[in-house]
Order: sequence, then structure tokens, then C-alpha cells
Amino acid sequence: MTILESRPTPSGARAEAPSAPASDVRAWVDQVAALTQPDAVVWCDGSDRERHELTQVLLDEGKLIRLNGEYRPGSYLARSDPDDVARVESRTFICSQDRDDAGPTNNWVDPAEMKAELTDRFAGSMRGRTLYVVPFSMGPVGGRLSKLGVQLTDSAYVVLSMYIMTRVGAAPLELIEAGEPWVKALHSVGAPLIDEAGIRHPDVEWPCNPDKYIAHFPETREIWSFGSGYGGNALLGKKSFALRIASVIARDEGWLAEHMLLIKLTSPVGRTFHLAAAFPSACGKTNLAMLRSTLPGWKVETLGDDIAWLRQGEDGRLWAINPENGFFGVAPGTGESTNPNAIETIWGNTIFTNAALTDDGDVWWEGMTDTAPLHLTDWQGADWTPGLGRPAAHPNARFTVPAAQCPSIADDWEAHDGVPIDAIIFGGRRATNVPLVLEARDWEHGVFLGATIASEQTAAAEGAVGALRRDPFAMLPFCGYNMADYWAHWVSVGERLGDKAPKIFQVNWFRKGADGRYLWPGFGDNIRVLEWIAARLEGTDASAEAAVDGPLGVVPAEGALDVSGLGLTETDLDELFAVDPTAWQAEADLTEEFFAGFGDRVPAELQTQLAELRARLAAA
Ligand code: SAT
Ligand code: MN
Repeated sequence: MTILESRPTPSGARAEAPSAPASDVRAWVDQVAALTQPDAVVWCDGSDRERHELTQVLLDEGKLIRLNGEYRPGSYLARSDPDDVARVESRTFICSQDRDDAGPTNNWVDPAEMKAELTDRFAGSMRGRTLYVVPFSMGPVGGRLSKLGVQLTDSAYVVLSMYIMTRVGAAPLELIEAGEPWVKALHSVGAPLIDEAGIRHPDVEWPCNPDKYIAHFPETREIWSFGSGYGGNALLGKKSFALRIASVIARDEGWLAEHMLLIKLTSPVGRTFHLAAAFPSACGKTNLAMLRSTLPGWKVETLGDDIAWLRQGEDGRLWAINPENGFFGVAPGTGESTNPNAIETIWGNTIFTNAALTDDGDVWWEGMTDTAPLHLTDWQGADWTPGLGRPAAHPNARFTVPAAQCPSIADDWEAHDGVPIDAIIFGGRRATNVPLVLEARDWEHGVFLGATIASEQTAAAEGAVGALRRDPFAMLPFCGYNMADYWAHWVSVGERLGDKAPKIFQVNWFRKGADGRYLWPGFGDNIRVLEWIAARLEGTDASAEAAVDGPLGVVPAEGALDVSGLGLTETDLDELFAVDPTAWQAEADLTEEFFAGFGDRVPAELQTQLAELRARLAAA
């Protein structure tokens, strides 16, 4: 069989392989091409020209809709298959040699078995399509904390999205050629255009396969993804590499790969703090990352909205980078009043997926404006008018946009050594029990807080929205190895950091009152909580006075949290911080049950923390 190295028509993407690609990349591409049988193989260079040509291919094929350039220059709308709108955790696998290394929270299949099964799936899966070779860097190219990968994909939509979300092109390929380690990321939508009989069939708007696999091979640092074109399943630099595979590399190398946003907080007197915060998918991470302060003098700048890689620096402190190059944000709920920085970021050069289309060629979603336009084309291409009883945009509709377009982007967001981290925050979506903010007593208590986070399920993954689930470190769907070993790794990182370790906090913007309404205004007013956190980080006499001990941790002393002008009643404030010992003993029971699922791999430090929590509750 001949493998064409030529460009597909009409795309003019690089016709020849770049001179002397790393021979093992070449060998792997040849091997995959022989298996998947694409019409053509294209080595991507990440250039503007290539981006324009790929865009044109997608427009010609009807897979992208060009938005009105007057409102949204350089921007496009993609509409997915209705069965390919979110991550599929039930079809996500960690294929370690030993089942126990994947742990009870991951789906496990023996790696040889999975490769055999997937080899069958990939056989001929790209017939009639183009195989794109996408060399990329997670983190600034050549940065101290950065890592390299190559994604092979038969989806031009995925290539364009990778151009936004990662650093693609010749520079990462050169580093790979020079012998740097790299991750193999293989992706096919699993929808060949030519059948067994050699007959060519017309393409569809969003090719995918009902049978999906997102398989990770941690020992060999490989990802094989089949059947889905959706972001978290298909943009393999993101959750698959930067979290699942990177968490394993991080364990082996002594650092942390986390589902965290990164921000820089500046106080009115110009003190700066760098904070990393973990929240489950679709819990307002992008909003916090782009927060516009309602307190005069305070400023939040954005470094990342989803993933952070953290590593001890030469000074002994923890330093962090955002390995991504763009934002893959949840569109619904993003509006001028909730996240004006996000609205400004997506002024143009944005790929929207599963948003609604306005009659004049712009996008719209629930929460973008207070009132919906009188007529829309919904995310499935159907006519839509207000009052139909169904949303116009899919609840997990997304925008994919370069981070550099964010008006609040911090000047050091691409620093090769990263930024020093002052505090780590854990959050979730909890209607009850969890107070607005608390501070961990020490690192191990912080690890306990992270390990026991639970959250109400959102639309970012398949499953019943609203159900409560444990989501330790917001990493449940993203940890590439046994979660209990991951907790032990966190404990050991803390030991190494010693007194240079960042302080750890927990927040909950979503607590509801007895009457069912949210107690806290959230959004820009979350700066008030960050202000308290900053006060605690100062380490002054005033810091000590700002807090008191509680059974769950350290909480704001009376008057230490600025709630002026919010119109909160005494009762609201009480309810925001109320600790019901009976309800909390029940939570502790659930934690005990949860830990039991990991057997004796749970670090002793966490069992001690649980016992101490119970003792404090009993004394409360
Ligand atoms: O997994 S995605 O990257 O598609 C989004 C998320 O769930 O955080
Ligand atoms: Mn996420």
C-alpha cells in the first residue's frame, strides 16, 4: 500500500514532511497510516496559511458555519452529533499493566487487550479521510515545566482546536527531533468514508462513532481515542495528556498535574499573590479565573482557567504553569454580568460548538443576555423561539479561544519557569454543609479537604445533573492512576515543600438557604473571599486576628470578611458558615465509606485527619 504524503485537495497544508522529522515520529505515523488507511497524510506546521486552508475545507464540507464578521470576525460555529456533546467517562479507560494501579475510580482494561480491541477499530477507520500529524507543546515551547506530544487525527476540526488550545508546529517537532520525550496521542472519529466494498459515502456534518473509547496507556505514555470529536475526548493535549498521562509522569518525577485554574491577585497596596484553584468541570472555574473585582483596588489577572502543572523550584517553593494556550470554556451562563472578561475574550477568532445561531449570523446561548432573541436556530439546527421549553444552546456548549485574547491575561502567563504559588483553593458545588470559605490547618489537612471534595454533577460529562458525587481534587475523571496513591503523592510533595508549602483553602459559592436560594452573590463578589485569603497569606498580626478555629478548619473571624453593601442578613451569614455536627458526622461516615473503597492504599495521614475531624465535631 502506498501512503500519500501529499496534501489533500483542496487543502494546501504542508505537502511534504518537514525535513528530517524524528525517525520514530515518522515510523509511528507510517504505522498508523498503514493501519487506518487515510487518503493522505499531512504534517501540520501550525501556520496561519494552514489554519485558513483547513477552515476553508471545513466550511466547504459544511462542518463549520462562518459567523457574521461584523460581530464575530474569524469565528465559526460547529454543531455536533447529538450523541457527542460531552466527555464519556464510562468509555474512558486507564490501561495500566496492573489493575490496582488504575484504582477503583477508573475504568481499567489490560493494555494488550485494549490495544488489540482498538487496533480492530482503527483498522481502516480513516479511509477516505486525511490523517493530520500535529506536533504540539503543552506549556511554552522549551519551558522548564513544558512537555511535548504529537497528535494524529482525522478531524480538521480537532486540528483547528488544537491550534488554539496548544502550541502547534515546527518548534515542538524540532525539540522532539532533538531527543526530548514526547507523548503519542492517536485520534480517529471512527467514521471512514469508504466502506469495505470500496464505495465512497458522503460525509456528515459531525462524523463520529456510537462506539467510543478514550484509552490511556500510562506506562508507555500513549493515548488512543476513538469515535468522538468532542473537546475533552478528542483534543488530546487537554484532559488526556495534561491531566491523565501527565499526572502519572508527575508522580514519577515528583511534581503535580492538576485540574486547576491559575490567577494573580493584586491588593490595593500592590502586593501580588498567585493562586491555583481546583473545581469540578462547569463549577465556575472560568468565571473565577477571569473575575472582575467588585472591591475597589483589588485586581485579578488570568493565567489559566483549567489545568496547572506545579513543580518545586530551586528556591524550594511550588511554581506553576498553565500548560494550555487557549480556553475551552462553557458558553451557557457566560454573559456581560457574570463574566465580562470572557465575553471580551471571544470577540473573534473563536470556534463555538453547539451554541445557537442568531438570524444575523452571531451566536447566542442561555445567560448571554437577559432576554433571548425572538428567533434562533438552535444547536441542532432547528427553529427556536422563546417559550419552547428547551434551551437554544446545548448546556455544555463551548467556546474555544486563544488565551492571549483575554483582556485580564497576566503578563507572566507564559513565563518559562511559571509563577510561585501562594495558595491552593479547592471548591465544589454544594447546596448544604460546606461553608463559604475555610482554611486548612496545615498541608495534610488540606490534602484531606481536597481528597473529600464532593460536588453536584454538571452537564460537562454524561450522567444525571444534580446528583452528588465525590470528586477528589476535582480529579475524579482525570487522575491517571490509583486515586489513593495520588493522595499519598500529595502528602509527599507537602513533606518536601515543608514550610515553603502554599496554604490550602476550601470555598463553596453555591450554598443555599433554608428557602432554597443561593446565600452568596458569587461572581465578582468572590473577590471578598480572595481578600480574606490574601489577609491570611500576609502572615502579619492582622492575619492572625482575621481567623478563628472551627471544627472544619480555620474560618473568618467576626467582621474579617468584607460583606458591606451585599445586603446579607445576620441569618444569611450564619447559614453561610453554619456547621451542623450531626450532618457532618454523616458526611464523615460517607468519607469513611469512600476511603474504604481504596482499601489499605489510603495514606495513614488521611485516616488520621478523618479521626481528628470526628473528634472536633464531637467536641463542638
Ligand atoms: O473535558 S473538557 O475538556 O471537555 C471540559 C471539562 O469537562 O472540563
Ligand atoms: Mn475542566
